[in-house]
Amino acid sequence: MTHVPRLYPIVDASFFQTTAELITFSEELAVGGCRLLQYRNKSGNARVMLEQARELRRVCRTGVSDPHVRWIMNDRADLCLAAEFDGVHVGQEDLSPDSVRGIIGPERWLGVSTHNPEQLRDADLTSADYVAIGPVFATSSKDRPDPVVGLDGVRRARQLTRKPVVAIGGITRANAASVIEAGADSVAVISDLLRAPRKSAEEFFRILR
Ligand code: TZP
Ligand code: MG
Repeated sequence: MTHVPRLYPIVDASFFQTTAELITFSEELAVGGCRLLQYRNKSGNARVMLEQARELRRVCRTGVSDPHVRWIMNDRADLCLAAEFDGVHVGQEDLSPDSVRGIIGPERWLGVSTHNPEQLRDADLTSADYVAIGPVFATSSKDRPDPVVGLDGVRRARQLTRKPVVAIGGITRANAASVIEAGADSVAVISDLLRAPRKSAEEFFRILR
């Protein structure tokens, strides 16, 4: 069974001015102990995405104490393969989970975003390695977010699947423990890592031990 680390940072390209900044940020997360990272770029520029992803793959191939950082590509199975990433994360409007599985093969990880119990039940029946539920809390990192599901949404998700549950949306060091207590295996985070990635990641791991 897939072991998803407690903290799952999402490196969202829209928060960085340059590729160099995006790379430094990701390296800091790896130094802070992160072993599962997602690259998210909603710009629609596939050429830039592939360049950035290849660079991320190259610099964060080996961690300090752990030989491997697992990189997940948001939305795009083709770019996952092209950048030699370790998995794909899809939402409700991307290729279906089982179509992506057919592209990436049995070994790479596949994650699916869900926003309500019906979507979660559907995702549970797919070959996804983990399911995400959210937004748990209000978020400003996503355009047109679905309605907030709250900690009750996390509890419900926990009851509906035996796959690892990743909670996402508005999760910070201040509320992450409550999300894990509600039954999530992992928290996916964008904004609460931006200011001081290494220190924040270390604090998340301390809080969620
Ligand atoms: N999907 C649901 S909420 C969200 C995504 C990509 C954004 C999470 O970002 P933050 O800053 O941790 O709320
Ligand atoms: Mg998507």
